[in-house]
Amino acid sequence: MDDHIQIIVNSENICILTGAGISAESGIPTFRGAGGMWAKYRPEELATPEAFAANPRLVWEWYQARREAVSKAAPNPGHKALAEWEGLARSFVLVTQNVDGLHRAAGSRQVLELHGNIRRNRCTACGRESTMDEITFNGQLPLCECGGLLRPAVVWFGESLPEQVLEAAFAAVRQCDLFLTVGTSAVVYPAAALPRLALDRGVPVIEVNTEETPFSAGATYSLRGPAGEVLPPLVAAYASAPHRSRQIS
Ligand code: BV8
Ligand code: ZN
Repeated sequence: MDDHIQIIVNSENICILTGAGISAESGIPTFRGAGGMWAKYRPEELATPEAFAANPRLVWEWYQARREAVSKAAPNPGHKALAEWEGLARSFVLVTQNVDGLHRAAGSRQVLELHGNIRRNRCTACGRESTMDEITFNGQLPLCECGGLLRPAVVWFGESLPEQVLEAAFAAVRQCDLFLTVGTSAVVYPAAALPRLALDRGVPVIEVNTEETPFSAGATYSLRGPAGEVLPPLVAAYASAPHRSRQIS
């Protein structure tokens, strides 16, 4: 049995960080890859409070276009493998940078959305949250009942991540005995600190990515390939390990 499979099979407390790459096979463009959505724009132009203050319509048009893509997207075998794995391990915490909601759609329950969720809006005046289905964006800026301007309920660059969610993510890294980083270029902080903290703790870190990343050289193992193909066999090996019975969670 390959070394990395042996390590995976013997793990009990698993923490996973996912990024845009795990949703690529669901048809959602990544940020930085070839053809990624940043190719046309730069993060600073759109995913920042300054960009929204300067040109809310442009930012809303970009998010509406992304919401279209997200609404048409379905979870792929990579999302489904992680949802299955959750029920097999003693503890399994899925931390995602993605805002597309596909992990929950695939059946994952313990999901920490570090950067929020594109399917939700938040009022810039009263803070009330609503879903994207509650508004129709016909070019008019969407307003809350209180009259305040709505924004997508995501974390922009320069904005702090939700405190409790980030705390829970760091707590999960501190108690895991295996960490996987899947489909992320590992350049956006503080999310990118999570796999590095796992390594500092001496926990094996396995990267799953179609390309080399700035993190690859430091990973315990870097598995090259699409998440939808690499993850299912890893979960199958985990499920079939003799000492593994389905965890009653
Ligand atoms: C903050 C939501 C505190 C919006 C996003 C150090 C400490 C703290 C902050 C910083 C720091 N250094 C710099 C900063 C600032 C900044 C930052 O990290 N900048 C980077 C660019 C250098 N961080 C912040 O601003 C964060 N805030 O720290 O608050 C604070 C407060 C005030 C003042 C100062 C600090 C907020 C960051 C959150 C930004 N919001 N998204 C939206 O989505 O619209 S980030 C955005 O990038 C997405 O969430 C995305 O998930 C994330 C990371 O990108 P990836 O997911 O990795 O996607 P990418 O395209 O890059 O890579 C995809 C990978 O998949 C590739 O490697 C590709 O090879 C691979 N792949 C492709 N196909 C597949 C695949 N892999 C497997 N299978 C496939 N099929
Ligand atoms: Zn309001």
